[in-house]
Amino acid sequence: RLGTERFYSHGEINQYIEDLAQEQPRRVFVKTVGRSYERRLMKTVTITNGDGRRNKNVILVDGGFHAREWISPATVVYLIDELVNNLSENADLLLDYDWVILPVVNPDGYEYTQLSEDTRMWRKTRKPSSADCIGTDPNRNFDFHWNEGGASDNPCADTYAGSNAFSEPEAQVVSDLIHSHAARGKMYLTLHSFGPYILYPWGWTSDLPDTVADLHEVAQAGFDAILADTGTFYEIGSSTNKLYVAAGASDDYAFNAGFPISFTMELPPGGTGFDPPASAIDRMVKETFVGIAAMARKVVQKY
Ligand code: 0X9
Ligand code: ZN
Repeated sequence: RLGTERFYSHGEINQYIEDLAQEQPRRVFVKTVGRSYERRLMKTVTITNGDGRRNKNVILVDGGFHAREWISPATVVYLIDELVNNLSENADLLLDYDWVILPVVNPDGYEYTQLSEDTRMWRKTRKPSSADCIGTDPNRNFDFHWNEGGASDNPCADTYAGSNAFSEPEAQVVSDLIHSHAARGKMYLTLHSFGPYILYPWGWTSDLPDTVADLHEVAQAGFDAILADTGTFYEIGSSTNKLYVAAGASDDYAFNAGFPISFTMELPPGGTGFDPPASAIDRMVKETFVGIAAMARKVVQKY
């Protein structure tokens, strides 16, 4: 296990999943699915129960969209740890499902925030987007109602939508993952901070999907489990109604592509908001895992 005493670099996280695949070659598979603008390798880890059965349903999880939200990759690492190393407790979550996990969607930004105090609050990617400004908001860069609201045309803004949909290689990688798993994909979960919120579509309109009752039921399972475990009170609802309009995000994209359940989980705040101290990692990731497991359990029962 990587441990929860500190935050890890993108390279350490990649090495960790490679090590897991080496140790458990029948259960854990690592695949390079693309490269970031600065050419960092983007790798997914697929976790199975090792029974060799193909074409199971899929739960797709990602973290690290926004560079400064370090608790997100930390939570993904703990999730991977639990699924791989605690199979007895989580056997039901892997019986008919495989988990496909991309720990850090925006590795260039993530590494940039680890350079210094001055860069700690960076949000976007790191590709130059104009003569004097760098970066696009990867969570405004998806080709579904792209740039229709809650996104900026200004390359210097923190919510810059990009020159066009999928201008960022990192967003294209997530899109490819979504499409390659859409046929069997039952839940898409993208981890952000800070909330705490469990958000479901839509985030581009205040209208609710026809299947809002299903979305709410699964979110409620996560809410109930976390409240019972630690007393943390999440808010549940549609992105637009609970938070704000923000079009071109990955959750709406995955839902539209066929995932019946799609959530943005905004993890609780810490420090000044986006920067909980390392001493908070352990309790935060364990709490979040309880919620994710409860939502997955509900999905496994429903679909
Ligand atoms: O604005 C975002 O991208 C997310 N919040 S954050 O503070 N982590 O940046 C919320 C995205 C919610 N989903 C949609 N609006 N579709
Ligand atoms: Zn975010």
